[in-house]
Amino acid sequence: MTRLSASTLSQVTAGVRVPDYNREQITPGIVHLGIGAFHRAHMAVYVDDLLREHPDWAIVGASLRRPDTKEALAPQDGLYTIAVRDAAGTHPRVIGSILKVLDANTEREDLLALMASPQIRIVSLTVTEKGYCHDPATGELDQRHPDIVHDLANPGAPRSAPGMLVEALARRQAAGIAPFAVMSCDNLPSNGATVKRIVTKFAALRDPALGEFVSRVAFPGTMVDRIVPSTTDADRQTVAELIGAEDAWPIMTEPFTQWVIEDDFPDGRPPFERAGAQLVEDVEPFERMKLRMLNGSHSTMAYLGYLAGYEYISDVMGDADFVGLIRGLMTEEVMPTLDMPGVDLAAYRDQLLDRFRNPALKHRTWQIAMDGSQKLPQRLLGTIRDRLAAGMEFERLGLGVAAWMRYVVGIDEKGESIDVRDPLAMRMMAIAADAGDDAEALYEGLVALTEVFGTDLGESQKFGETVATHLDNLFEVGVRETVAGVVHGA
Ligand code: CS2
Repeated sequence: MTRLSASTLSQVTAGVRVPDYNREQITPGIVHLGIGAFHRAHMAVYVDDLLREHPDWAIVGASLRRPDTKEALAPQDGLYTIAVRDAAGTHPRVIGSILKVLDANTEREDLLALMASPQIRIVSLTVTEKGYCHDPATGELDQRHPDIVHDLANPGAPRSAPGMLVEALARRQAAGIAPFAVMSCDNLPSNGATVKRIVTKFAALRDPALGEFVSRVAFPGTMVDRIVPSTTDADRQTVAELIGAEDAWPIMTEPFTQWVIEDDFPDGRPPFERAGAQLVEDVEPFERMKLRMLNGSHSTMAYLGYLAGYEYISDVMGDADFVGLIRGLMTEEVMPTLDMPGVDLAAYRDQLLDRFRNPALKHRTWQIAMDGSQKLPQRLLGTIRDRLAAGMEFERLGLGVAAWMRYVVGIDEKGESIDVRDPLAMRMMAIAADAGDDAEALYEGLVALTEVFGTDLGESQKFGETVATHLDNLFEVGVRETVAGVVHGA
């Protein structure tokens, strides 16, 4: 079978949507750091919709960690398929908005030179929570992070995202070129303001004048949403059959997509709204809603679901007790903390439940369970803080936190080991080993991780009682009975 590429594009199965613009005439306006599956299912599709009318906004992607996306896409001239899946079928479309991918490890100079050139007006990022090298509880730059230590010592050869952004901005400052806008598309709280704080701090540590320059750069906040499971070999096979060509790295995703963007692009932007994005003045309420409702539910389902033996989110949604828990978590505990005039939160919740049910989307609980130490603060703990301050209960959110504590022990209910992926995995396993089978000691050990819980939650008696009681139950009676107890009030 032929491989998807510029020269074979015309042979793709008739009826499959392919780029409606001449790819030879598009030029880059955006550099995207972290060219993973999410970006290719989300922003790259919006840009693909616009390139016919706005050919100077194509994307050059960069991988900061692994070169696998570059290796897959280079022989395909950057072309790849997104396959939208639901119960009705799988609908492929070939995307052409990514001109090429640079590997930041081996092509760092090319990447920095491009980021410093005037044609690049936006640098966007999906580097995951841990890619910002910050303290998740405070949102401040982690100055002891090994990559930050390295980048401050070698500012011209950075390896972290903050280091890359600042070096490119420094080169622009030196050349008298206006800065690009920095647009984070990661699930961080107040992602624009948070990334601005981190990057400005890094710049100021390099040089106060550079810090001053960076403090005037635009960091528009965004709320991004599309569920994108990792691609499997079976998916590659499905896509090859549908498009009549081999694609080494197609993306499988759901029909739903949402993008809310703060309109702050001094050097210009493509008309994202024409591709369906919402441009707003303040994105924070949207971010908070999405992080607490969708991602808070996701993480809770991931830890409890994994421990209960459910491989996919759609399996979790086949269990009425789990659905009751998640519906209750959103309705009773999250929705009252949100202030969203003009948004029908109950309808938003029901739409989320439908999305979670999508049987064609094989979204692994294990995938979502990754990096919990970086995700918990914005997904569950912020809501809990609001409820604590208002004197309100948080049984279901507390169970979500307890499930994370149970999960990071690294042994499941059958005694089999769990592959816990988390920057704090080693420390958490040491805490678990010290605690042995004492749930209270495990709680005390984990809640002392201030980069996750801050100092306030460890001191809260209410938080301790709620979470430690659930944790104890998870060990004593197991996940299913604990969930049933919370849902049916046993
Ligand atoms: C998920 C998210 O993996 C995870 O942690 O909760 O990636 C989620 O699928 C997206 O935020 C949906 O927009």
